[in-house]
Formats: sequence, structure tokens, C-alpha cells
Amino acid sequence: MSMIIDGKAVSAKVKENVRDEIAELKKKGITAGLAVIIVGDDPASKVYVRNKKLACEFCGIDSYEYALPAETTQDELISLVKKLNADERVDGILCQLPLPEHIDEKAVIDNISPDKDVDAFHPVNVGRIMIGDYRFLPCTPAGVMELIASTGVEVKGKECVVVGRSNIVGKPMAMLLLHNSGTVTVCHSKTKDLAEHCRKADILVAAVGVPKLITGDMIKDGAVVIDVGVNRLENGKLCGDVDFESAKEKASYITPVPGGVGPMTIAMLMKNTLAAAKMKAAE
Ligand code: L34
Repeated sequence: MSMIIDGKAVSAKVKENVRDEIAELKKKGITAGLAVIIVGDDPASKVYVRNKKLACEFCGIDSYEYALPAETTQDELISLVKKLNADERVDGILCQLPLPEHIDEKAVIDNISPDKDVDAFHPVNVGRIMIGDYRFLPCTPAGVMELIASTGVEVKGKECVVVGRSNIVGKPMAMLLLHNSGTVTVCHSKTKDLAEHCRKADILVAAVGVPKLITGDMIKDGAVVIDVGVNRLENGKLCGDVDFESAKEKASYITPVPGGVGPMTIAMLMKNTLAAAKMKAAE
């Protein structure tokens, strides 16, 4: 039987700290602003963007939402990004992914100023992560690290298995675990015998986007299991990459979906926006 890691509670603490720091900055006449761009009307993206806006309100961060139609061209989107790069009120710029098919995500991300790239998706910030310069923490992986820390389990020396190798989660996740002295294995769709790798993990992070891929028989007794997956099933319910029911019989600590990693992603975004505002103030 396992303890359930309460992502809502941990994220609330992070946001409270950000709120307090934002209040301190305001006393010095410094405000923090986050611009969020959403293109099209993907229902899941709308929910996430709404949650980001609410988090800004809670923290006292000014939020500027740009909801663009699905037909927006790549050039139009990049023009907006450039305008926001030059906008003094805006400390952080986030373009919610996925973008419609006709837009090249990389081209858009490459145009976000690295100093305002609160997602840490720009190649400059990705490179900084590689060398351990965490100007901006990659939101989801950093949120996962906070959740692991909340259990009191140390990463140092542990067998860590990351399932998934995306640029957004899997790769930076592996890097954060490595910088915390974990022994890291990254598994993916071509991995031979995924179950065997997973069973060695003291800390298992699932970020593949395949509902219930990780089942209890793939989990070592007492492992910490972090589920990054947010899959929407046909019945409208959310479900993770981990089969929670069977996994919770084996794990020592496990995150639920919803209420696990999702809220942390947003809390870490608030932290990055605060960092961006501080960077600007220090200039
Ligand atoms: N640019 N695009 C950019 N940055 C990001 O950091 C994201 N991500 C991912 C998708 N695209 C992005 C998010 O914001 C995933 N993601 C995200 C954010 C919030 C939540 C889930 C994913 C979240 O709030 N999840 C809630 C449930 C919400 C619901 O009911 O749908 C939870 O408790 O898990």
C-alpha cells in the first residue's frame, strides 16, 4: 500500500511562496507579467491555460491572454511573439502546445526571447539545463522533483527510470535526476523489455502519453512512482500512464491523475515568471 502524493497541496505551497515574493517586489515598484498564447480551441489546452491564469491571479502576477483562432498563420504568431519580446510589462511568454499542424512549433519557440522563455523550451535554455544552469526550471520536470522531495526520499544514488524521451518532459527530467545524482535510465517506445527496466527503479517517472502503460507488476516494492501522463479517455475521464489501482499496491509513494503533476507544472511556471521578473529588475 502506498502514500498518495498530494500535488495540489505541494503546488499550493509553491504558489504561496511565489505570492509572498511577488508582494515584496510590488513594494519596490516591481510587477511581474506573464503572456499566455493559445492558438485554436483544443479543449484540454483551454483548461490548462485557464488554470495558469487562475494561478497568476492567486500569485499577484499580471496575466495577458492571447487566444488566437486556429487559422492563425505562423508569421502572425511569430509577429505576436516578437511584440511580446519587446513588451516591458511582459516578463514571461508561454505559447501553449500543441500548436495547429500548419505551424512549426520549433520556429515559434526559437523566436521567444530566452530571457522570457518561462517554459525553458528555447534551445539556449535547453542548453543551460544540460550544464546545470537553471535560470528557468523546465516546469513539469521541476514539478516532479518537488513532488519527489515532498516524500523525503533522496534521489542521490537511486535507480531512476524515466519512461518517455520528449523534449518537454523525458529529456529534461532525466537531466534533473542526473544533476541530483540519480542513476538514470531513459526508456522509450523502442526499449526492449520495458517491464524489466521499470522493475529496477527506486524512482519511476512515466511520461509517455499511453494510458495505464505501467502496471503494478512492473513496479518494484517500495518505489516512488510519478505519473506525468494526462490522457483523456473516451468517457471524458482523465487517466495517467500508470495503472493507479495495481501500482498503488507496490509503490511507497504515488501521484494521482488528476491532482498530481499537473498542478505542479503550473506552480513551477509561476516560480519561473517570478524569476524572470527578478532578472529584469536586476538588469
Ligand atoms: N507551452 N505547453 C506549454 N507549456 C506547458 O507547460 C504545457 N503543458 C503540457 C501541455 N502543453 C504545454 C501544460 O501546461 C501539459 N500541461 C498541463 C498543465 C496543467 C495541467 C495538466 C497539464 C492540469 O492542470 N492538470 C490537472 C487537471 C486538469 C483537467 O481537469 O484537465 C491535474 O490535476 O492534473
